[in-house]
Amino acid sequence: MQRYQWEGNAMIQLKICLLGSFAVGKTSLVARFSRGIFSDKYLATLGVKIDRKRIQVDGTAVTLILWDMAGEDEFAKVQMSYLTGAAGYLLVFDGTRKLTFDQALILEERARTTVGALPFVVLANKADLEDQWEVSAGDIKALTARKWLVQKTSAKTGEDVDGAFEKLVRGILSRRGSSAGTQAQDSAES
Ligand SMILES: Nc1nc2c(ncn2[C@@H]2O[C@H](COP(=O)(O)OP(=O)(O)OP(=O)(O)O)[C@@H](O)[C@H]2O)c(=O)[nH]1
Ligand SMILES: [Mg+2]
Repeated sequence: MQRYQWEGNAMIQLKICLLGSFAVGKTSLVARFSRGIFSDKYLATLGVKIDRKRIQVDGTAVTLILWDMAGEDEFAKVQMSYLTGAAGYLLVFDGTRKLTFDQALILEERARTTVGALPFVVLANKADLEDQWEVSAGDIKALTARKWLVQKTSAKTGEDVDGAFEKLVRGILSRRGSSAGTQAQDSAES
């Protein structure tokens, strides 16, 4: 079948950004997803760090260019200009800090006004610490009521991390329609 011709030579390249407050686990999610590792140490990301990961989603080879952006804190705002050219993004909050949930709502709005409506999936991260969560089931329901896709994840245990990235890619590809596999690359493979 045609789709297998792409193996080892992914034709579809998607820029995916990770957006969220500081220390919610963006870098840890990328490390888990792309390298299968986790560290308890916290090293704040400065600016942006770009990783690349090739995956198969429903038989389609896709190269993801992962833009792990610095989180927002009281000193630094998230640089929305990094979203330029993105196919979609993961909006991450830390279930143990309600403030990061509230900030996720603000970031989504800012993203939409900066680059328009992009496909995104909300990641409710640190699911392994659920007994310490400040974010309630009702809070999450309020997101799904908006028809937002929400996925609980744990970068620490790996729970649903691959599934969350795949959910976003599926959303992006389905939005592009059945011709997605034959479309031009989003950007040249370097
Ligand atoms: N228990 C637990 N800890 C996590 C999880 N994900 C990340 N952490 C920890 O949370 C801290 C922050 O993780 P990072 O991945 O650096 O967070 P970040 O969102 O990239 O932070 P910035 O780069 O500052 O925006 C680190 O100490 C991680 O080990 C998780 O799913 N469970
Ligand atoms: Mg980081």
